[in-house]
Amino acid sequence: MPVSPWSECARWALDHHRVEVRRVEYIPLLAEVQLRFATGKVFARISSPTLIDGDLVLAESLDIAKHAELIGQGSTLFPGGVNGEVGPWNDRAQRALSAGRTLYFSRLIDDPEALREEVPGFVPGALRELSVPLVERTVVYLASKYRAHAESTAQAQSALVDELEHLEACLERGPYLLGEFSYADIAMATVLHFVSPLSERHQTLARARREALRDATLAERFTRLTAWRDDLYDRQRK
Ligand SMILES: N[C@@H](CCC(=O)N[C@@H](CS)C(=O)NCC(=O)O)C(=O)O
Repeated sequence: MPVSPWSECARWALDHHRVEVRRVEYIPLLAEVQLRFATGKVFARISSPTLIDGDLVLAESLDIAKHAELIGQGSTLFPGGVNGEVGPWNDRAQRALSAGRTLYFSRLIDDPEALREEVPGFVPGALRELSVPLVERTVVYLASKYRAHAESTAQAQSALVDELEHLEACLERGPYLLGEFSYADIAMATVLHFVSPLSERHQTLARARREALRDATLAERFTRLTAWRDDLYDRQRK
């Protein structure tokens, strides 16, 4: 999913290790059967990103990054080994991403223009407006799949703020969370996607979607973090 932070984590690790992959865009609900077919997961939960390498099917961005570490080239993203210090940072990133998604969905569902922009590009002009209610349904479906409805926006905001404050405190020690560039930085940097999306230079986004991704209050409060993320992209995201 081009704009999903989970997909970006996996893509960044694969690119860092120069692992060549064939990318297939996943469109929630519409491409579900295709992904189930490709992975052989008839009833099991599926999500994006998913990496298929021969018989191996990896459905967690962290596992995809670990696999890239194993088969790719370049410097390690897991200092201290794949089961070392990155794990707790990934857990923090998952908690923050999930809270960020809850807040994003709550903005998106009230934003007809952003919903309109979510209609897949292949839908022809005449059908685009008619497809908006389907996009709205998809957002409600995803909110329920990822239990965004079980978490109030106040709870999500507080969980996200906790993680952002913790990140800010840890970055006092230097620009890399583990002392050198690692998957911990990648995972935490992508959380900021739900605070203030990347600049046009790094990511093309339609106007309303860009606005919906931005959390005005948090973006204003955590400018040092978004500046850290932007620097990290300039230095490390080739
Ligand atoms: N634990 C997974 C979570 C990935 C995830 O939450 N993906 C969402 C991104 S919104 C997704 O696939 N949504 C579409 C769907 O479930 O159909 C990871 O770390 O990669």
